[in-house]
Formats: sequence, structure tokens, C-alpha cells
Amino acid sequence: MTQMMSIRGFDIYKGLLSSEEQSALVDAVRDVAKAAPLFSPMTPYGKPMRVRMTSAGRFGWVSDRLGYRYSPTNPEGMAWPDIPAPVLDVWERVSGSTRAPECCLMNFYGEDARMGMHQDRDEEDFAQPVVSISLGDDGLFRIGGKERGGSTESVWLNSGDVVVMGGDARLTYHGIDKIRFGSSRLLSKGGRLNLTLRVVE
Ligand code: MD3
Ligand code: FE
Repeated sequence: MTQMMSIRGFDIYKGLLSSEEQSALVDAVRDVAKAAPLFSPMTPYGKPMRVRMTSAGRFGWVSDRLGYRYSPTNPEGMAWPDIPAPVLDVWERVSGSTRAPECCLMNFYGEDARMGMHQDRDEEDFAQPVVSISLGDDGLFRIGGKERGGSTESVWLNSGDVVVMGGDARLTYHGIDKIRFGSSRLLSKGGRLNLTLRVVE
């Protein structure tokens, strides 16, 4: 059953995706990761991030000593695979946008991975929403305000949940504090997958 809740302008569709849809998404992610292997991006401080990533679409997310940016090629210099059809379907259902997403960033969280509080502001048009799909183990999602610091609220994201960040919420600070490793059986070796769909240009 789907239930929508809004927290600080984030629309969270709990349980939007059936287990069949979730499995189809995982298969699609596996195909992307075969063509464009997961890697640990380097932070500007020279420390690898704990989250492993890859992308699909015209642009993917890379980060190295030059900093973070969208790039039309992966770290091995190859174009990213196309965004899989079942992923595009989710965008069509919930984004409310007339544009197509140009990047599907795929984040994989192992047992100790987390993502610090940050804003997503490397896209050109903040009027375009970001759509997030959670798969696998539960993740504790923390939502702050438009400035660093200040109060925050947390919500567990479970496999099959979809979050839409649009309008005023687009520049909100957010992060993943921890995952509940082994809480889902969707991924045989455990861990959490998060897909974010973005319009970049
Ligand atoms: C709010 N990913 O990839 S998804 C990210 O679960 C990212 O992997 C987290 O933050 C994850 O940048 C959280 C929810 C999310 C994604 C993008 C946003 C929230 C957002 C962009 C703008 C505002
Ligand atoms: Fe983010």
C-alpha cells in the first residue's frame, strides 16, 4: 500500500514499488554496473568516499582531485549506459516534470557506508525536481534546512520508497546517517541502493 507523507517539502511515497518492480530495478542496476563499474569517488581531501557509485544517462557523477562534477564519461573514459526503462517509468509517474532525466546516479551503501549532510547544487535548473528510489536495506535519511546547521528531522527509507524533492525543498541539506544492514532480502549480499534521477542541463 502506498502512503504519501511530506516532510519539509519532500514528498515521500512509502512502499510505492512492488517487490516485482524492485527486482526489475535491481536487475537493471546490475546491467549498468557491468558496463560502468561501481567506484569509490575521491573526496577533495584525497579520502575515498564510503559510498560506491556509478551512473546512467547523458551525464554521470564523478569526483577526483579536481573536485566534483557531472561528466559525459565514466572514470575509464567511456560514455555512461542509457537510463534503464523501469527507472524512467518511476520518473514519469512521480516527477511532474515535462523533461526527461539526464542522469541516474546509483549509490551503493555497504555495512558502514553513510553520506554526510550536503546540498545538491551542481544542476543548472533548480526548478527541476530530483527523484530518489530506495532499494535493499533501510537507510536513515536526515533532512535539514536551506542552510547548514539548524534543526533536522529523520525518517527511515525502506526498499520500494520513492522521494521527490521539488520546489522549495530542492536546495535542502540532506544525508544518510546509517543503514540497517541485512534488514532487506532484496540484495542477496545486503546493503542499500539509492537511485537519484536528475535533469542536469
Ligand atoms: C534533496 N543521496 O545522491 S536520496 C545524493 O540515499 C543523495 O543516497 C541520498 O543525497 C541517498 O545526492 C539521499 C534523497 C535526495 C537526493 C537528492 C536530493 C534528496 C535530495 C537533491 C536535492 C534535495
Ligand atoms: Fe544529495
